Amino acid sequence: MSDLILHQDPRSGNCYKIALTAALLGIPLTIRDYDIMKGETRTPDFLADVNGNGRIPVLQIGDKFLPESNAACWYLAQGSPLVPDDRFQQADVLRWMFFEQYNHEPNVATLRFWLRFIGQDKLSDAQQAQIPAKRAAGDAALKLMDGHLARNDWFVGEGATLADIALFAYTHVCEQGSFALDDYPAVRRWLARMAAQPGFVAMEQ
Ligand SMILES: N[C@@H](CCC(=O)N[C@@H](CS)C(=O)NCC(=O)O)C(=O)O
Repeated sequence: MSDLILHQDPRSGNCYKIALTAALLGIPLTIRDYDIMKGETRTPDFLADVNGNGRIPVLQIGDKFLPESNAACWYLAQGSPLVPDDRFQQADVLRWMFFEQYNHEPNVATLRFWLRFIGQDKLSDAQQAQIPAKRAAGDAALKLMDGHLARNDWFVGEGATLADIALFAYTHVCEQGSFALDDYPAVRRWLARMAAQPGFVAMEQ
């Protein structure tokens, strides 16, 4: 692969998905750090040169820029065991990655960001009002995952895939967003299986 640069904030689970995918595959990345709390992804230069959407992660491949964590993971993992060859299983990996972006991340990751990084006392009234709904929706996503993992070791097939990486990123730190992992014993066991994968790297928190 040509030179790869990960534009990231190391506290972000979305960025960690890409770093973890690269680590599991032994792909070297150059890291460029930004502090999202200081608005460093909202500067005119970042918007013009890196991502007009004002967000990290962005995977830079030579002179091309690829935002969206799951798209970047897909770019790195095509042709590896993290993306199964089987046509149905490939679509099933995407199904869990879309689930992650629609049902899981907007609830589990957002509550972590609000409670751990902003702080409950600094949230706006509108954010405070959304906490119960986000907690209920996040718990619903974790419950669905727990049910699946009570019957299967992995989300798709017989080994770790991008579905597991996408869902691992914010699930393993969900307690920082006031979710209780003890409520989800099969998720807990799966987190341990993920952490035991050869090449696994921990997230900076
Ligand atoms: N769907 C995007 C979400 C990207 C995202 O929300 N990034 C956050 C950090 S995790 C960010 O850059 N926030 C800074 C901002 O919005 O100014 C992905 O999966 O990459």
